[in-house]
Amino acid sequence: MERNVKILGAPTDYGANRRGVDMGPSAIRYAGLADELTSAGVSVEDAGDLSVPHHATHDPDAGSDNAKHLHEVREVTTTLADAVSTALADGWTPLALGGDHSIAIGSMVGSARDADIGVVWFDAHGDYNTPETSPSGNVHGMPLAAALGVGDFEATDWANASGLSAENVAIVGLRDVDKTEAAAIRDSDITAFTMSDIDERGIVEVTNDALDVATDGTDGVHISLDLDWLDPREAPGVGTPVRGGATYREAHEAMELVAESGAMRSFELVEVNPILDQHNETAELATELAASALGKRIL
Ligand code: B3U
Ligand code: MN
Ligand code: MN
Repeated sequence: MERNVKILGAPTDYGANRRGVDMGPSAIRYAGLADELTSAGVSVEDAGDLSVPHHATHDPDAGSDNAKHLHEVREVTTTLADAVSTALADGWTPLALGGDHSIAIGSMVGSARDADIGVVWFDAHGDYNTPETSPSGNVHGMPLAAALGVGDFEATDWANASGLSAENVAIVGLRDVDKTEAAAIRDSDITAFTMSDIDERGIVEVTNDALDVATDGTDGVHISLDLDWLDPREAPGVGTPVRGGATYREAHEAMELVAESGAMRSFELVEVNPILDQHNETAELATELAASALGKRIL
């Protein structure tokens, strides 16, 4: 399938507990994203970075302990949602570069504006906390709950991806989930695959099941790739590494299955933190995985 990809940088760390992830878009571009995608046969336009409120002009204690910097998260995600939906309307596949995973609220809201979407969420974490359940108050642990309008987010219209329902959401690679968050995922209609599912059934079956969930009755799928889905040996440059993640080969295979499905509507690469990285290798891996997800072929 012919793809035109619009790169949208979202250099923000307001949803995260560590500084540095706001430099993710620069690191991923420096690692050669545009060239990598071009050589994969994709036509690329880089729209540059969205404007993000500057830390120095904001009170670090603003927001609440339950959901830190929620005003700034709202500002960034609203801007991103508009950019994503405009790109889609103009025939592009939007590729958002985080930034922390709170940007996914904007990607999903924008992608769902004119369509019913499903979501496949590759992540070590559930990202299904709400301000009531979050142990950290970091919004990057909440975007799925936000987009689905769960708990405190029920009345939060800017975060609500109205064309998305939990039946069409699949999480792949879970291995670090908070207690109340785990109970909430179990009680929801989300389909969740842990690392142990991948160990037992293999990445091919699990990814195909996840894609089936996300494509069932929808117009397209948002693919959200948190680099901490991978094992920290492959992807050390992330804010919250968790041992026991996907291998290099599993990650590429999963992304190739995404490409084969032809179902991708929108895409994001999040949580790359160049300050914690070794020689930008996590950003480089992100560019490679993006190429696989967008149809790079060996032969
Ligand atoms: N579940 C924890 C940790 C976490 C979630 N997402 C990331 N970390 N990156 C929380 O803070 O909600
Ligand atoms: Mn995440
Ligand atoms: Mn994560």
